[in-house]
Amino acid sequence: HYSFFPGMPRWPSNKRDLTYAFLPDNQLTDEVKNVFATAFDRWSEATSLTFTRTDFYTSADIRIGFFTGDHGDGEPFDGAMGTLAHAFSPPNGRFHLDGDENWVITSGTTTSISMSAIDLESVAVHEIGHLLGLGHSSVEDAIMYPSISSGSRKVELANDDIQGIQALY
Ligand code: TQI
Ligand code: ZN
Ligand code: ZN
Repeated sequence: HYSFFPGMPRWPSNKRDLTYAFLPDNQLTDEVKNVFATAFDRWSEATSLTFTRTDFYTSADIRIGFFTGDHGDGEPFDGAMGTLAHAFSPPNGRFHLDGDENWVITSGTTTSISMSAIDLESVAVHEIGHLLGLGHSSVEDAIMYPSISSGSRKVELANDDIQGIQALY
């Protein structure tokens, strides 16, 4: 079953169009940016929320960047494997990914990938759940389940994720 963060924080009801931006220094390819756009779409399909990309990093609601090791927020990354990414509850908007992971981009029909690789879209969909206010789920098929078998791809919201996000928005 889905869960929320303590106190059930969520984006305010007068704010249904959230903006997101990529850390300019990362110079991400369009292919990478499109993975995040697809991940946001999965959540907007289940809610009245929309997500719009902006170039204004500091004022965006959701700020996405790849960082390695200690990057100044008190939650250092740990090199390959271990922690892959972290995101915070509303209305924080901080979404950091560990630049030391072997990130891969997979396409729609892929079901398994190299054991040492981490599927970017799978992690993005999970972290966006946190950014919107979902905690972890006890349902193994759910995007918000707190583990993913290595070398796998899981990008489609389960009924449990949909019920959770619809209880918030
Ligand atoms: N990062 C953890 C996560 O996002 C960070 C975390 C631990 C956390 N406990 C939390 C965040 C409680 C919010 C609330 O869950 S992670 C997975 C999964 C991670 C893990 O790097 O371990 C995914 C990131 F589910 F596969 F284990 C993405 Cl998909
Ligand atoms: Zn961080
Ligand atoms: Zn999580």
